[in-house]
Amino acid sequence: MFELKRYLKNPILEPIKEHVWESKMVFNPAVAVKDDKIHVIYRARGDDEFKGVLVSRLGLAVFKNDGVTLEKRHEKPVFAPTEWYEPAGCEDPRITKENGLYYLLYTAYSGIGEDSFLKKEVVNVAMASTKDFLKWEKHGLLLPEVDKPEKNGVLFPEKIQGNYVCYYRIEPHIYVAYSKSLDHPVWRGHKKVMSSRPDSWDSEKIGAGAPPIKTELGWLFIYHGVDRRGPLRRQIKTKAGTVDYERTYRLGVMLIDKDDPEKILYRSKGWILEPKESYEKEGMVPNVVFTCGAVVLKDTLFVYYGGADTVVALATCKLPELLEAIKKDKI
Ligand code: BMA
Repeated sequence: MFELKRYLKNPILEPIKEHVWESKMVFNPAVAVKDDKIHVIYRARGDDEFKGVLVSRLGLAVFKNDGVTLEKRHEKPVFAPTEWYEPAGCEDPRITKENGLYYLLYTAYSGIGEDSFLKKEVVNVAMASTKDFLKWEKHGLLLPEVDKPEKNGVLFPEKIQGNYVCYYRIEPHIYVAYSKSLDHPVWRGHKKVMSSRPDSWDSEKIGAGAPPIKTELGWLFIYHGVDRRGPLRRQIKTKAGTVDYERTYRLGVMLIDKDDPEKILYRSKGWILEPKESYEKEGMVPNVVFTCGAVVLKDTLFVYYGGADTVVALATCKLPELLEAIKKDKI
C-alpha cells in the first residue's frame, strides 16, 4: 500500500491560545499558490459559540515556495461569518484558481436550534472569491436547489466540455453538477458519481478532499473516507478526558478521466494516509486526517491536512510514484 510521508516537523500550525478566534482548533486547510508563495487558508475555532457550536472562521498562513517555511501568519481571521446562512461558521475551505480569481467553496453552517427557520437545511456549500485572500466577495449559497444538507464542495480548476464542474457530498456519496458560468451559476445535471464501499476503510461515507489536480493520466482526486467498523464504542483518551468515539477519517485517492468527471479510472483500494501520530489520534476529535488542499511543487505533491481537528500538518510524496501506485490499484 502506498502511503504519504509525513513532514518530520509536523504539525506546521497549532492553535494560538491568545487569539480568541483560533485558541482551540486550527485544521482542514485549503492551499493556493500566489506570487510564488504557498497560501494556507485554514479553519479555526476558538472561544466563542453560536447556540452551542464553536464558531468557525478562516485564518491565513503564508509559506515560502518550499511549502514549509512560515513567512507570515495573520493575527486576525481573513474570512468570517456575516450572512444569514452561516452564523455558526465558515468551515472546511477549498480554493480553486479560475479566470485570475481564487474561488473559495466552503461549508456554511447555520447551526441547530429550535428557532432556526432553516431547521432542515443547516449545512450548505457557499462560494466566495478573492484576488489576495484578504478582501472577499461573497456569492451566496452555491447549490440552493439541493434540498439535503450538502458539504465538501470542490471546483475543478478549468472548464470541461464547456462547463465548470463541481463535486459535493450528500451523505454518504459524492455528486457532480455542471454550470456554464461562475458569475451567475446555474448548476445542472446533479448526479451521484462516487459511493462509499462496504467493508472498507471508506464504508460509512466519503467526501472530497482537495480540488482535483491535473496530471498526464487524468484528474488526481484526493478524498476522505470514514470508517465505522470495528468495536461499536471505543474509548479514547483525549486532553479533555475519556470520550467514546467510533469513527476514523482517512485519505484515499482516485484518478478521473480528463474529459469526463463522471468516469473514475482508478481508485485506491487502500488509504494513502491514516491517523497514526499522536497529533492525528488525540485532539478535539480523535482519529482524523482531513485535507481540503494539495499542491504540486516541482514533482512533489504537498497535502496539507487537519490532524484530530486540532492542528495543521503536511504529508508529501513524489507525484510520479503516486500515479504508478494508483495504476496498480485499479478498481
Ligand atoms: C466532518 C467535518 C470535518 C471534520 C470531520 C471530523 O463532518 O465537519 O470538518 O474534520 O467531520 O470531525
